[in-house]
Amino acid sequence: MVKKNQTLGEFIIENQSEFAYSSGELSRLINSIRLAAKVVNHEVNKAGLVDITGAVGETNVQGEDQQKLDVYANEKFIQTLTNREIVCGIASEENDDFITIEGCNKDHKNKYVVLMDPLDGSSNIDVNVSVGTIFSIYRRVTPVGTPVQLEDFLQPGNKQVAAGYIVYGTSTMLVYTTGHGVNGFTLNPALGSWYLSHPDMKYPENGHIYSVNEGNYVHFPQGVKDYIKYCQEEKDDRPYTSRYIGSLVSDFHRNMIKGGIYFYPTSSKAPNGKLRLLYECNPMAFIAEQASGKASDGFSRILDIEPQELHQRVPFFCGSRSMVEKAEEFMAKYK
Ligand code: AHM
Ligand code: MG
Repeated sequence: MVKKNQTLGEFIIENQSEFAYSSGELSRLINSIRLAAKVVNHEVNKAGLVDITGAVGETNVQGEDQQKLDVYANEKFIQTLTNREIVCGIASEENDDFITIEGCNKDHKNKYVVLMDPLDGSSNIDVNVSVGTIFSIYRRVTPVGTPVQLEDFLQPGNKQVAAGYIVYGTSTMLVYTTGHGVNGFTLNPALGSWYLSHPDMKYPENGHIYSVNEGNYVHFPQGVKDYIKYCQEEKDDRPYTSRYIGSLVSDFHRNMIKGGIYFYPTSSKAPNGKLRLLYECNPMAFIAEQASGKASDGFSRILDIEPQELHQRVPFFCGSRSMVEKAEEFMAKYK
């Protein structure tokens, strides 16, 4: 039962029973994410004030080392997740290899791995445009009490137990799913509490927005070019509106609320696309499907891809079901 104006804390407790595994552990994990999100949000909000956007290695006026905001966000999420005795390993866009949580030995029962993009769209920070955090949670597949292994991270998206994102926008929102629909919570910065503002989020049946970096048009495969022309054609309810922030979380969030498609296809310059399967596409695909949308690599379901490497890239088409299916129709002509 979804009640408006619930806090995230209340919501987690009321919905614990829906979680297939130990509900208390997942609740604590989500709790640590909401805490880290508040810390990062605080820093993101004052980015222009304290010049934290400077490069790593620079020193600020107080003589303190400056950190780039994405490095800061990475550290905060890792610190917060590490201290809860639930997570045994973390993989992040910011780290080449996965992190084994120290103390995850025979005395510890930590069962979960978290994969994340701590600050997605970070090229937007300097210009005061929305950025986000993306996270994906799995149960480990290797025995509890042993150090985490690569195979714990290389699980297909359909094995995710939870996924979500935080969008640091005009307001800050945390949106997540545990496989029972998608719920969005807005941060009240005065109180530091997250309120259920967007219960049971669903894509509208028909979308009219397409989001793609059209500057890459000449490098796109023919199927993508044809689909873009279809979006621009004056027919039926088209042309669609073009909206591209260049921040996956923000583009995704808008399209889920208003109806639309986001795509980052392959191109002659990026033969596998740009977005990372494990901590960008899989979590967004899980949320999209839970919101009655669809996520595809242009031909097949994102969540069924068997990952080969931690930082693997895949082409990504995600949004309103009918729009993704139409894009797939165009792609199939040139398969
Ligand atoms: P990042 O993780 O380095 O920020 O890259 C991912 C971002 C997405 O948020 C966004 O949709 C895309 O890259 C934008 O890329 P481009 O500038 O090539 O359009
Ligand atoms: Mg990213």
